[in-house]
Formats: sequence, C-alpha cells, structure tokens
Amino acid sequence: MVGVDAALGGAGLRNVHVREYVRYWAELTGAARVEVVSASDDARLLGEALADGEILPAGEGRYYSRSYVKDTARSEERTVVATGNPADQGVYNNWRPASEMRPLLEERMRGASAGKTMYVVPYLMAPAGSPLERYAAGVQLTDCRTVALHMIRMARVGVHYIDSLADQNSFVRAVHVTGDLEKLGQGTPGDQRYFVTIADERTILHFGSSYGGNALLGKIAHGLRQAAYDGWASGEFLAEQFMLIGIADTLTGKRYHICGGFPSASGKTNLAMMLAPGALTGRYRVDFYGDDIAWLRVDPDDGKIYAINPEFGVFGVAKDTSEATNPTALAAVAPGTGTLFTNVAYNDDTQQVWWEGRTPAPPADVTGWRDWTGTLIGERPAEDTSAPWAHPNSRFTTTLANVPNLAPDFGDPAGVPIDAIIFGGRARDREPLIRAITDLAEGVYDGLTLGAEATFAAEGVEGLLRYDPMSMRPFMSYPEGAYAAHWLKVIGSAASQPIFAHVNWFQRDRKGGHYLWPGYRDNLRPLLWLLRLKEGKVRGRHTPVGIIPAKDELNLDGVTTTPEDLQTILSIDTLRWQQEMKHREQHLEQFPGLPEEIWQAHRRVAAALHDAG
Ligand code: SPV
Ligand code: MN
Repeated sequence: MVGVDAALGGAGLRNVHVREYVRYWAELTGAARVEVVSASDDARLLGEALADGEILPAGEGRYYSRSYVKDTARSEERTVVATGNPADQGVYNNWRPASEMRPLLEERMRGASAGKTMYVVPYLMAPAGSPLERYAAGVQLTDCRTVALHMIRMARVGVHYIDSLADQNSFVRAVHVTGDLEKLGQGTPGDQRYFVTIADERTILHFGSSYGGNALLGKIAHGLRQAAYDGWASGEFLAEQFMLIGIADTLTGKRYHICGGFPSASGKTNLAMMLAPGALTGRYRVDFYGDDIAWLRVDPDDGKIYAINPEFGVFGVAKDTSEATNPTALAAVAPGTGTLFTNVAYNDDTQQVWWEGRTPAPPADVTGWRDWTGTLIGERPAEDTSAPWAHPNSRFTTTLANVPNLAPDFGDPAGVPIDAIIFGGRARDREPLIRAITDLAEGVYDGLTLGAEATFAAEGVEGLLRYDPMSMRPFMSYPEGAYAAHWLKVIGSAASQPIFAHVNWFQRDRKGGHYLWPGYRDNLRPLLWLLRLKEGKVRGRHTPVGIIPAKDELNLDGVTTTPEDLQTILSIDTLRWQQEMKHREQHLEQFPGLPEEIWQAHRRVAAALHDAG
C-alpha cells in the first residue's frame, strides 16, 4: 500500500506516534488506502455511503442501515480482556495473556482489509479540557465507513484532539477489522470473532463484526473496559456503565446530579431522558447528560465527586421507544437530526422507519415495508409472519445535542458534582420502589449485588437474579475484589459523600401481574425524596436493607396508584430478603480479595434481617 504518509500529512495529522501506528496496521491489514476522518467529513461520507447503497435515506436528514443477519449484538463470549499479568484475571473479564491474544488477532487481521479504505478516526472520550483528558484520547482504525459515521455521532472526532496531546504517545490504539462476515461462524464452536482489549498496552483489537459496541471502539471498549482499567491503574477515577442526569428545583434554584447503573433492558435510557411528570413541571426540570457511561473522579480542591459523560451521542435501543415511554428520544431522532437507524423496519417507498412499540400496532398498509433482514413484510413465509419487524436490539444513533432536554453544561470539562448514586434492576418482587443507603460500604455492597431477573426464572429457580455488579459485568476489566476496593478508595476519599439508593420501577402484583408503579416520568418522585432525605428534610423509615419513604413523604400529586399497591412497594418482604441473602453470599464468595468492609456490610444486613424476622 502506498500513500499513508501523504494521506496523514494531507489531513494535517502530525503526531508521529499516530503516524507510526497507522502505518503498521495499514500494512498488516492490507488496506488499499487510508483516509483521515473528522466530524466535518460527515456530509461527504454520508453522500458516499448513500451512493454505494451502504445506507438508505430515512426521510429528511436521517439514514438507515442493515447489518449482516448474524451480526446484530455485542458478544460477551467472544470478548476478552488481555494483559501481561495473570493476576489481572477476574471472574467476568475473560482474561487471557496479551502474549497469546496479540498474535492471534494479528493473524486474523492480516490482509483482511484488502481492497478496502482504512478510515483513521481520531477521537476524544471526554469534553475537551477535562482533568481526565489524558485517558480519553484514541485513534480508531476501521475498514467500515458506516462505523466511521457512527463514531462521528458517538464521540468527539477530529485531528486536533490527537495533535494537541500533551503526551503525544498517550492515546488508545483501537483497531477494528470487519472480516468476511459470512464466513466467521458466529455463534458456532468455530466462531472466528475476537473482541480484545489489551488493557495494559492501551490497545483494542476487534475482529469480526461491524455492529455497535463490537465496532464503535470509543464506546464500551475504550469508554468502559479500557477506562475502568486506567482508572484503577492510576488510582484516579471510576469508569462505569451509568446514566447521568441533573434535577433543577426552580423554586430554590438548587441543582442536583444523580448517576447510576442498571443492567441492560432495565430502562436506563428512558430514565436518563425523562421529563418531570405533568404535575411537577412547574417546579422541577430534569436535564439529560448521558444514558450509558459516566467517569467519576474526586476533585482534590473541593472534595466533591465529579462525573462526566465521555460520549458525544446516544446509541439507544429502538424497541419500545414511543411518545409514552420516551418522548425526548423520539425528538432526538426526528427529521433533520442526522440519526442513523440500524436494523429497524424500513419502507422502500416512503423511507419511513418503524419498530415494535413505536405505535401499538404495525402499519396497517404493509406496502413497501421490509423487516430488519430486508424481507418484504408482505412476502414473509407463513412461519415468519409473527416475527418482529425490527430486531430486538435495533438501534438509533444520534448526537447528544439532538436531545431536547440536554443539560446546558453537558460539555463542562470539570463535569458535574454528584449528589446520589443509584442502582436498579428489573425485579418483580422484593425490591421496594426505593431504599436509600447512607453508608459507603453498604452502597458499594448494594452495587455489587445488583441483578436483573434473567432466564433463570425459566429454569425454575424462582426469584434468582442474574447478578450484574454495578451493571458492569460485561465490561469488567480487572478482578472484582480490586474493583470493590477501588470504589471504596475513590468514593471514600470524597469529603462530601453521595447518598446511595436502590430503585425498582418494576414490582408486579402477585395475582394480576400488573405493574404496581406507573414508572417513566413518575420515577422522578422517589428521586426527589432521596435528595430531600440527603438534605435532612424527610426522615424515611429505617429497615434492615435501607431507608424507605414514609407514605406521606413521597410527592404523589397526580399519581394514579392504589393505596394497596403503594403499601406493597413501600414495604420490605423480610422472608424474600432472607432467601436473597443466601444467593448473595454465594455470589460474593466467587470474588477473591473482596474487601472486609464489603463482607461486614453483608453480615450487617443479614443480621438485621434475621432480627427483623
Ligand atoms: C450495551 O450493550 O450496554 C450498549 C450497546 O450500550 S453496545 O455499545 O453495543 O454494547
Ligand atoms: Mn450500555
């Protein structure tokens, strides 16, 4: 291949370390040409992708793409964290030696981009000027133009981010090679894909997919796995799969910030984008900062915890996004937003898109409509007619600036001070609407025992959760014991401590099965209670598992919930909790080196439950 230097020079990319890195991988992958991408190239790249049929127009200023049918989601089994130190092996990080993985990936990638363009995407996973900026710079190489288009929406992309680095060699090397998707044996024993983060070399090598987090390497590979490792190795920060919101009280002028983790499919994006319920809009405003990642550090000057959203966009699940569930998301993907839709249903004639839950029923007139695989709805074989039109993991990709309630200070390099850290899952019983935790070790313990109802229920283990510590199970990059210790150290070093809480919007009636709490916008109410509790304005009711609201402490103006349902979600089922504690013990026993403070928290809660029973 010729012209690497000419292409980099022509784009004004002077960083010699970046140039050497690009040269190495261009040669190894056999790419035919190299092209440097900045955000200002978006319109041109869109034009080229449309002309090549790689994406389709989806109405004014919106676009549509389909992925290969066997390439529709992140693969946890094929994801590996590699380092040179076997002590970095944890329970969830699929650790392998770097000395084994690097040659393996190089072998797969060798010559695999032959004939293709290698896009060089310099990016920053932080607002420019952030105190964490030195952990945020990266250069993704990708042989897929649609991936470059996604990166422009999801990260701050431009040559200047990489040329202005204080330490010119301090950037994440993130290599993405698609491979021959039809020959990779996805999901079979011969699966060829590998998604590797070599954390101690700050190198990400992903082979065999062009979908989502498998391919947009700034997001979960850098923003979570690599950053979590960097935050631990430096001792400076935490990188978590957390949403981040602000709540403004227009009466007092106070502003609060809450971040928190929820396992997939627990409504994190809907929560992050929520608006105040009608009855409270006169007083409260909810500001959106981020729906998927937060980096947390303690400022040595004022002792407060500050959070940033390192991302620049939203890669949201389309399914069930509607005016009722998430009106701000719909506004963020409206005509003119530059949104890229992936794997939703598409109409050839009208360029409309649709997904399950967008409207109660699919379009009645199926003319022109194709499902996510590209099959005309009217021509689907009889056995497929009940299959969803959109893939359940179909997505919209849009920049933060398109979210109507984006916080005015979302780009503040310092981040925002954190008042509360919340965890929540989908639990049909046991977990009350909210329980507040004021002790740091008990808060971290609660995060470590976070879970969501999983397929275990189908296997007959009623009530057993799939534990997902801090919602980081798929992104954990170092051992869980050290992870817990790092949390205690970082958050413990803050002079002003956050309040923790566990929330659950999904408790159901034992007989009828209906949800006991309306959810969505009304979820602001328990969060307001939490902030009032922190300020000492309400006292709550103390239970073995935390403080829950007394009934008259929740602002229920305009809520339609029955007194019985309210009673259930504001009480503790001691027996169910006692059962849960046994599962928790087994869960935590997997993690060697778990700090004694966490075990003490567990024993304290268990003893209090025992006394209550
Ligand atoms: C997730 O799966 O949690 C995501 C989407 O945020 S992806 O980037 O594909 O991992
Ligand atoms: Mn996520």
